[in-house]
Amino acid sequence: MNAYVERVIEETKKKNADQPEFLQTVTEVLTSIAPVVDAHPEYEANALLERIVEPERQIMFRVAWTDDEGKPHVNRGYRIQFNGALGPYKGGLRFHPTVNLSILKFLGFEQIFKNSLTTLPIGGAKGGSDFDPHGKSDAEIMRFCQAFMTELQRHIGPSTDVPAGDIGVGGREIGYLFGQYRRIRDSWDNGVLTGKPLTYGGSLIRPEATGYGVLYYAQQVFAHENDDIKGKTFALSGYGNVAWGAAKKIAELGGKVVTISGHNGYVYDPEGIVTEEKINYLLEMRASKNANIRMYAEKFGCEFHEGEKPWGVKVDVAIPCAAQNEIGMKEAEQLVANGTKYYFEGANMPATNEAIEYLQSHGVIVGPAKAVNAGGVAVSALEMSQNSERLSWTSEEVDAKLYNIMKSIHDASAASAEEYGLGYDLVKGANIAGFQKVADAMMSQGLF
Ligand code: 2IT
Repeated sequence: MNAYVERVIEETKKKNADQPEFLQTVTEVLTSIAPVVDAHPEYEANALLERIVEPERQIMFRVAWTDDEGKPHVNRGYRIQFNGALGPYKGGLRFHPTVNLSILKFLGFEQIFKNSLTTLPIGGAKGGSDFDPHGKSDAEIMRFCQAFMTELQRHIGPSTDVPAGDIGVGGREIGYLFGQYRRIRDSWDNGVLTGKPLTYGGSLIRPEATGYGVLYYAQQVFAHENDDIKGKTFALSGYGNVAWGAAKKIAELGGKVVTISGHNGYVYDPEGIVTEEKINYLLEMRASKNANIRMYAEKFGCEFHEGEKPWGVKVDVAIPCAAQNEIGMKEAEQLVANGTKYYFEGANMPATNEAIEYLQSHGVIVGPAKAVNAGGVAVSALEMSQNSERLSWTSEEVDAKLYNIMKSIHDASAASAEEYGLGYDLVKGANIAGFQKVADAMMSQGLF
């Protein structure tokens, strides 16, 4: 491998020894762009890789709030402004007890290249808190969001940094966050957050965008393979925003989702999550205070597999839509043994690097997260455009743009892989295409 790439990976490991998830993505991305670095000796001369693995700015802050009994709690808040070469920092906020610096740096690093792939002018960022929304009342969520924004507001703005949702942050939380931002800043800057409700500048199709985008990307892969989504079976994990949007589009395209999952197990529904009632129930579960995937199995009378993941179920297509690293070697081996031919990442970094290599070397077509799930942030950027011009577009208009963006992400990834003699490797292709644009922008903006 390229000696410069190897050196920067080693240095990054030394500097961030306590950040395994961040090191996982840095290793994966830098390894796959080695051929580009080979072709551009000026990158090393300008310390480009050393700069790209170091966030431009990382903010950590105290969030103090009171629960319904008046008891105070303290959480840690974060915003990682990773790379602003292509546009204002852009990326979601995650509220989940597992949030720490390593998780947010991995998400922020991935976001740089994902956002680059969308073709839209957005830099890479991520933020959030180790706050656990599970079991909290609506009033507690509101007070937490207000406390979080009281500090965050000084670091963001429509042309500076534009947060959105991620795990644990949906339309309700964005509303409370925006309310506090507006109260403090006293100006109508609704482009400061995306994923807003429709009444004050949210975009049609933004809730569906990540899941729809997964399928628009998958359609390009199926076309490449002279195959069709119609009649295929799908295993999904998760039951949140991404799984919901994907299930909706899969049903529309004539496929059948047979699994969804939560932290405590998975549901197997051989009839398929194909009716409106079932798909809407995912939204209902998510909105309930003590959401639990078992509710689905009880309501629709199907199997609940406690403590298990869905990857042992025989399907044509696997789409993880939950959190990071749920697929290791064991799960990759199960997918291959079951003859699963397609694997698309709805979640961010749902598999280990070894699992991805295993899937690819056993003939599974892998669509990587930063390409496959880019539809969410892409429509966020379209929401920013609408907010800037103070207009809103029809759902047909947004949906058509989303489709074209997903097609261009697939095509650019395939073209980059082809250019470097890598065949139809959509993983390396996405890394190369995403990286190349950021690298060009950073080189032309001088050393900083
Ligand atoms: O992982 C992601 O791309 C997101 N959570 C969406 C970010 C955004 O700014 O819409």
